[in-house]
Amino acid sequence: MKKATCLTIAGSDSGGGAGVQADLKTFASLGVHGVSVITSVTAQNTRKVEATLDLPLDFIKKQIDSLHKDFRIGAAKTGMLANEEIIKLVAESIGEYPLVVDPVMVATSGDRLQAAEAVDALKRYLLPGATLVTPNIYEAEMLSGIRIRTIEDVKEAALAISEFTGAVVVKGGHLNGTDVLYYNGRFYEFSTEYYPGKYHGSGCTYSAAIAAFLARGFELTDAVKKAKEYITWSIRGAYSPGKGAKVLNHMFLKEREAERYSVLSDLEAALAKVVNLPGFQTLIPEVGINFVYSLPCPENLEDVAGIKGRIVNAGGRALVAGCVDFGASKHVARVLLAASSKDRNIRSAMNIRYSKEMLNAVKSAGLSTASFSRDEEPPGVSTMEWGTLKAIESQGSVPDVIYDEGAIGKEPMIRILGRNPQEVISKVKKIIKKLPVE
Ligand code: PXL
Repeated sequence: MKKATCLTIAGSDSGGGAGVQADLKTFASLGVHGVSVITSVTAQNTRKVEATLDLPLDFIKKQIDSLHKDFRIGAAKTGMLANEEIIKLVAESIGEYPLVVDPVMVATSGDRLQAAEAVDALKRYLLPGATLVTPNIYEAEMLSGIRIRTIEDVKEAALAISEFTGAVVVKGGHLNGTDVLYYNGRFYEFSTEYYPGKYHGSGCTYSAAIAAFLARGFELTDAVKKAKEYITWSIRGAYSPGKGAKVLNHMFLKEREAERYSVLSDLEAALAKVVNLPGFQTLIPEVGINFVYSLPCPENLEDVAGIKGRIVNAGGRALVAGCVDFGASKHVARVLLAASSKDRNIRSAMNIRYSKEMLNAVKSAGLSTASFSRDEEPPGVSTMEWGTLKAIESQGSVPDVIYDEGAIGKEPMIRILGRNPQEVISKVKKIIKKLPVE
């Protein structure tokens, strides 16, 4: 098996969210071999950088030289370079590979990671040889001397910075989420779903991802586009390991893919269990039941597993007619997708028969409910998506159950929502318990 090698020259974050630690996680999850040169060590956690120690220049050089003796480096990135001497040394010691410079100046916590005077050294020594520099708004202001308030200012700053380096991507995370790349005489804009707020290590991760894609042979604009997608997924999976800033989940896309098998098998196991619950057949509507379970953060119907076919009532017995697969459900999957967009913990749903007695059973089981009326549906929308969002809006949060009373030719329906199939089943059990015995 072959892997490209990617180099990071950066500081260590003892809290594991940024710096070399973030870079190496990014490299690993993007399929390149990561090597690292540590420039400074920080004592920090998710709240604060408490101290920094710059490594002796000759030892930074030893690390770079040692790597050059052995590896063929496909691309490199720089992160924290604390002062002019380190910047100069790095500029003089690196080799002939694509170089992404993340001009780290201040940490997410607001603590300085680079001497203020070092901006000139960056411009003079390091940027002329760089393939790409990746400033955030503040760093772009420092490098260009232009105050940035609008996207037009961003472009002006990118153009000014491009005078002394290969290409520039100004990260819009602190403006509107759109990143502006200036490369080869052209502007490119990259936008994904925008997550305002602070995510520790996002700058490090972005530049590391661009370097990883360059090492794998992607062209610059594609590398930036793919890095933007990667960082967006890592932000979706962000978590709080400490008491301060959130950190990215560098493995999120991989973890999500790895769940494909367990989602199917958990759903299959849940189906086998639910059809054998005494009384379950009384919950089956005319159109049958679908039972769905999604990957974390589902984006479309293909990310939702359901029954190809339905659970049907076969002579008084509940029968699963069909196997489970991704993309197999439309209606219930759309309900789930809409609910998941409001609460990422909700990943499973099931539709059951509506009747006044059923609704009473739901309510007396202590489950929260919200409803929508098909009469109010505007033209041209997906009923399931619109209705689900409408019901959630009326309630202020995702309830246990969303129902509608139907319309001419449309069977009324109750949908049970939960974090996983087991939770949906436990709600089903509560409902069955409250149904009048026939
Ligand atoms: O996010 C910039 C950054 C880079 N390098 C190190 C850091 C930080 C932010 O805290 O600690 C070592």
